[in-house]
Amino acid sequence: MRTNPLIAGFYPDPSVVKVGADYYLVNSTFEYLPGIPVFHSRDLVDWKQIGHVVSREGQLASHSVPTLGGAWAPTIRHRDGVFYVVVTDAMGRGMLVFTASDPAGPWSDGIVIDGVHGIDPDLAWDSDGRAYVTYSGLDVTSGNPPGEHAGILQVTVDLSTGAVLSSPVSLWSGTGLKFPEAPHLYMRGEYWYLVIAEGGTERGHGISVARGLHPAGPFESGPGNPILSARSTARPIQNTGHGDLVETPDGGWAIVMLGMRPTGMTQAFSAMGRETFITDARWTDDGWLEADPVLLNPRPGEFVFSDSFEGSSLGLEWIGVRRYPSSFASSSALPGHVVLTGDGSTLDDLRPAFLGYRQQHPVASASVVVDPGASGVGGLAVRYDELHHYEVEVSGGVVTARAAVAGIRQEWSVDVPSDSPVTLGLDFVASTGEGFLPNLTSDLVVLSATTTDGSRHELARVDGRYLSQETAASFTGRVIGLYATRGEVLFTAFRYTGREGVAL
Ligand code: 6LW
Repeated sequence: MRTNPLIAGFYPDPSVVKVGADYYLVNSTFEYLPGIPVFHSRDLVDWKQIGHVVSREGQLASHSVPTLGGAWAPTIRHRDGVFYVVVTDAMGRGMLVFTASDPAGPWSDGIVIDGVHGIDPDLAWDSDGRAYVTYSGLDVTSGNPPGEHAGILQVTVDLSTGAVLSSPVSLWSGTGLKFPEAPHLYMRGEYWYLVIAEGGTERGHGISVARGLHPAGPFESGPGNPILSARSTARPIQNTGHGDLVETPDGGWAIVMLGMRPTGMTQAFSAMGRETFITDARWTDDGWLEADPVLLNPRPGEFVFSDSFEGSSLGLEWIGVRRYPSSFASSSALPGHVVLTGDGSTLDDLRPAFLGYRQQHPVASASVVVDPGASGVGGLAVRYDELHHYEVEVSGGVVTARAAVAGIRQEWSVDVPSDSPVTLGLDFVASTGEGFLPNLTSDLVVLSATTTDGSRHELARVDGRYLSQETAASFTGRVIGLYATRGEVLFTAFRYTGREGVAL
């Protein structure tokens, strides 16, 4: 059975390419920077991040995009020694092509595909080397509110200039479910296969397939559509869709896709947002694609990520919100520490000084030690977006826990010695039902502070459902992080532990 989740946590809209014996996978990152992580694997099971497509100013307009905007749904492909990523910088630069000779980077500045308004671009070449960009006709250009979906469209493009060489043609747009999107084109035998998502990225999500003799169609709908969907089931992995097909190391086929793990009796709340999953696929005797249901099969045991900030630069795991971590965080200033410099922005703002690490497990803990050697204000937070965050913060001799949800906030405080380190903690635990409707939430978030004499102050237990995909309704997932609002804050010994499986 395949390991699922394949890549846990906020890693939506996966796209994968096989180059020889190597696999490369990319995801959406929206307003977070660096953007579009690139993962490598040789077995399609274990993945290691090797870089980011977006690693410097100017590649995306992410410093100014609204929440929901930024890097949407990249496709990664390879041809003649060049790696390509096509993506929409939603409400930013528009549809872009990035190239690199090494998928670890550096990637190019990105060329705009001129005048094409759409999301989820795919890239495929015919035998004459003509490049087809197939996309979903939803205009998310800066300043335009998204309008009606215009279905699956296609243009031919000069990839060296971004010039569009043909008018958009309408391809097959699914079986009639909402939001036909995430198209990918593949040639196999005499046919071109068009695999799309339909039903919307929520519980109705699914994958459908059509085929034709030419990359521009006409396409004939497959007999078993949707070939994959968890809609109207109680499977632990829901929202499955937005898939990319890939050949497995043993010559079989698999689809890598996004899905969610909603918890609770009613499967209502998904703390980690949209994650990456995989399932086996196969070709039938009459040349149609079939896929297995997506089953939960987590990696066993406890996962640990710890960072004692000994290196001169931060690891690839760390991300910022609309800013690069290097603009406010330094791990070289003081050995064994990361120093965050606040600029007056708080977690309510669009560009906080927040050094983020994705929550990847439904049962998880995060902690960090704040040294008393600097006088700034900051702490440990979990955020979904600027309207949904819980944090525990040190300011002099006072620790404050805060829950901010949609403009409503509550705070709890405790005094601690101001001249010794404080360990701040966030624990994501199963709800016991105590004080809450039993089993209806996602989890409880416990905010704590522990002083050097070992006294642990539990400041608050907050309902986790308000930091979930369904409540926050932004496209990301929970991100845990260190932050500073004012002055310098010295952090050491960040530790994240998690267990797969369901919280309730
Ligand atoms: C993605 C699209 C989608 O581009 O959400 O609803 C967008 N579906 O496929 C962002 O992930």
